[in-house]
Order: sequence, then C-alpha cells, then structure tokens
Amino acid sequence: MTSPRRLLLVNGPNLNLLGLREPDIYGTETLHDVEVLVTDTAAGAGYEVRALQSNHEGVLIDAIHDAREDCAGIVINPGGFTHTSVALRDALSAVALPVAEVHISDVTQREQFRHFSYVRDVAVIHVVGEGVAGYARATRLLLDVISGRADG
Ligand code: CA2
Repeated sequence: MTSPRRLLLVNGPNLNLLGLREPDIYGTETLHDVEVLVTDTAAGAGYEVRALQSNHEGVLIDAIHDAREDCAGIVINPGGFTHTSVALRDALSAVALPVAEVHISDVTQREQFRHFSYVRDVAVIHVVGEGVAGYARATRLLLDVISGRADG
C-alpha cells in the first residue's frame, strides 16, 4: 500500500495559549500560526495536515492511534507531557510512524526537569529552541525521512 500523503500535527497541553502568555519564552505567534505554517510547509511537498491540540493525555493518545490509519508521519510538541508521559511515548512507539519532536524553547537550557524527554528516542527528528519556525524545519526533515531521502 502506498503511504498516505498526510501528516498529523499534535500539540500538547497549554500550547493553546501560544502567543497569549509568556511571549519572552514562547514568542508571539499563536497556535493557529503554527498550524498554518506546518500546513503550508507540508503542502509544498504535496502533503496535507491534520492538526490537533489538546490538554488531555487520552485525547492525544487516541489521535496518535488514529494516525496509523491515514497518516505517513507525526509532528509533535508534547508540551509538559514530554517530561512525564510513558503512555504518550508508548502510543508513538506503537503506531510505528516516523515522528518529529519539536520544542519551541531550548529545553536543554531551562530547568533540569525539562532536560529529559520520554519521546526523544521514539522520534527520528528533534528540533529544539528554534521558536515556532522549528515546526517548519521539523516538517521538512520528517518529509525527507518519509520520502526516503534522509534520517535525522
Ligand atoms: O518549548 C516547548 O515547546 C515546550 O514543549 C513547551 C511546554 C513545556 O512544558 C516544555 O517543557 C517545552 C509548555 C507549553 C506551554 O505553552 C505555553 C504557551 C504560552 C503561554 C504559556 C504556556
């Protein structure tokens, strides 16, 4: 079967507040801006995007499971669940799609508890600390992996 020409974009808890709070850390662009950026980036390669943000772990996990049916890869910023959720990691591992993990801020330069990611080693692409623009780079790199051009 040919791979579907669709990506799942997942944003985790509190990312609905992007652009509305803490602009010094997360910038002024909104979640809508992120979704448009990823959609436009993927469209350039002939892919569509299904975007989802939720503050609820089970909703995120269900969306990841559903991606198995009709997506070729997942771009995810798991938000705070990055540092806490074995269940989210298990879901990503179970669907066995290529995953790009994105963080807007440079988590490596913040509090110690943000240094560990449960998602890290189930993702093939990691983009950290590039602001919202990092989603576009992660999407391009993921599409390269999907099309067999690269690992990264
Ligand atoms: O840097 C990132 O993208 C994070 O994934 C964002 C998470 C944080 O828990 C991770 O350590 C790093 C938090 C998302 C909260 O988003 C907000 C956006 C605007 C205002 C307040 C929170």
